[in-house]
Amino acid sequence: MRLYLINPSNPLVAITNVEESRWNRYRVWKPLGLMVLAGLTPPEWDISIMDENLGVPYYSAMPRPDLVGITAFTSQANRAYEVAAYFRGLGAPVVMGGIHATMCLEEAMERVDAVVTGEAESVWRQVLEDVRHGSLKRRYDGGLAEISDVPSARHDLLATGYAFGAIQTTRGCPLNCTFCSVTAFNGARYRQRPIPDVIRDFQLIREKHVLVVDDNLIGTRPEHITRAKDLFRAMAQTNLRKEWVAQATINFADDVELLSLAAKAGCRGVFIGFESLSPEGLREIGKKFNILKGRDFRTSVQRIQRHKILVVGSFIIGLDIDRPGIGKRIASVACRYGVDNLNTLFLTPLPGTRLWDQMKSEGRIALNRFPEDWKYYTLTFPVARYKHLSLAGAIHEMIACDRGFYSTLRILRRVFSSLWQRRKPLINLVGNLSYRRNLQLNRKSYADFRLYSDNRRNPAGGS
Ligand code: B12
Ligand code: SF4
Repeated sequence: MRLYLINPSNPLVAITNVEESRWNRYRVWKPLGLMVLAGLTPPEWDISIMDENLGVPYYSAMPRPDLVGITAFTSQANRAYEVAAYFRGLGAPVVMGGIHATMCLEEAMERVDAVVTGEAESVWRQVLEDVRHGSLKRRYDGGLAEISDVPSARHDLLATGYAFGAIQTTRGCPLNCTFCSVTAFNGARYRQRPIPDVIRDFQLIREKHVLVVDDNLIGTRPEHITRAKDLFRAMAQTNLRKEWVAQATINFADDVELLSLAAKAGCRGVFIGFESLSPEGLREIGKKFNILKGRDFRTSVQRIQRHKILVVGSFIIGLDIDRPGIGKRIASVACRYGVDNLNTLFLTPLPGTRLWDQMKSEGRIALNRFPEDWKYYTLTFPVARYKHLSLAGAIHEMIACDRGFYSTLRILRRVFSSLWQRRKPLINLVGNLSYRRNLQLNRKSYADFRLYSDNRRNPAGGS
């Protein structure tokens, strides 16, 4: 039995445009969900994982599969449906799963043969059995998996073409920020994989560099932190020889022992969501957690960097409290915090989130012809109506933010400061240049987006 597992491309996401900037090679990440699905698949299935972000395969030259499984983030949905239509045209059944199909179940069901909602561990074998017996159902609901049932991913099936391997050590997030899909999809109960499972998975990864995909690597409660420390100790003891990057909340900086263990275990970079400059903004998006304990973010960032861990700070533009000038302010505050890279995104109502419900009820979802418009739900385009920023204003703020943070002078300052602190200045320089190069690519995308958006808002083409 032949199984194709496909990660659809998203041509609008700059990170996939490797030809346009070769640094982007370091930003094409493995579709771990498909590798986990392969790990759940019995040996009688011959599995090929195809990641269109590495180049679209010549499907017509390939043998007809017995089953096609497609994953998709929201921004990939359109391409997912195109791929589904092609294989259904050949008579091969198509199953779709992952975050978008779960959040937009009806839309997906109209375009594929079956949809798996939620995490797939408890239902995937049943799907395969049903395909074998020609009795595929329209819907399977996996809900939340038992964390010890998560198998090792099939790292052998996607062994080349990427700079980083991928692994997951926890699922879920206790915080439930209004704009984030994670709690809606993976639940608020923070589930940590058994440490031996994580170590075994790490040992199967061939790449030296690894992305730990957890949304919140360390968690928030004392028992989460204790388990994180145990994991880092076990990783250091096993001498994995891996260098990894991860996402964490700012409390990562609160515990020096945790930082030291993470560094010993191979942590080299951390992505932290600061989101807003003000307590009102954080309250608005449900991330009060950041302001608890009255942390000084500059001190927090420095404490992390002292362990030779790079910090990428993330902020959002488009909150109700954001007014003209927000872009420049974010750039200078991020410089003051001392983050190594800045990643600023537009507030985006993703389906299934609390923000989606709120903006929909207020009629503020500007790009709302679906599925076509999903391609702009990359968080890099202003798809909603913001309280104090027009469409052009929001784009202007984003450009001002990026220009401010990635000015030549500020890049040089950051590189010299990392040289001074003996914190890998070359990586710092490469990271900064890679972001800066993408800003140039983004300008062109913004122009295309404005045209598209104007036509949408004003379909007759009149004034
Ligand atoms: C790693 C990651 C990335 C990587 C991508 C790696 C990749 N190629 O998959 C990078 C950094 C590139 C990235 C980029 C983006 N990401 Co991202 N990302 C994640 C993250 C943190 C982990 C994904 C992961 O590997 N999970 C682990 C695997 C095991 O879980 P899984 O994929 O969900 O798979 C399970 C089930 O869903 C199911 N399943 C999945 N696919 C299928 C298919 C079939 C057939 C079946 C049966 C089952 C099934 O089975 C699996 C096992 O249970 C998630 C958060 C999350 N918790 O998922 C956000 C997340 C998916 N990303 C998100 C977003 C918004 C983006 C961006 C748009 C934002 C941006 N500008 O950076 C871009 C868009 C990229 C694109 N191509 O369009 C949102 C998506 C929301 C949505 N509705 O689409 C998430 C949920 C985060 C959030 N805060 O809301 N991301
Ligand atoms: S802390 Fe991060 S992962 Fe958790 S709900 Fe907020 S944005 Fe999502």
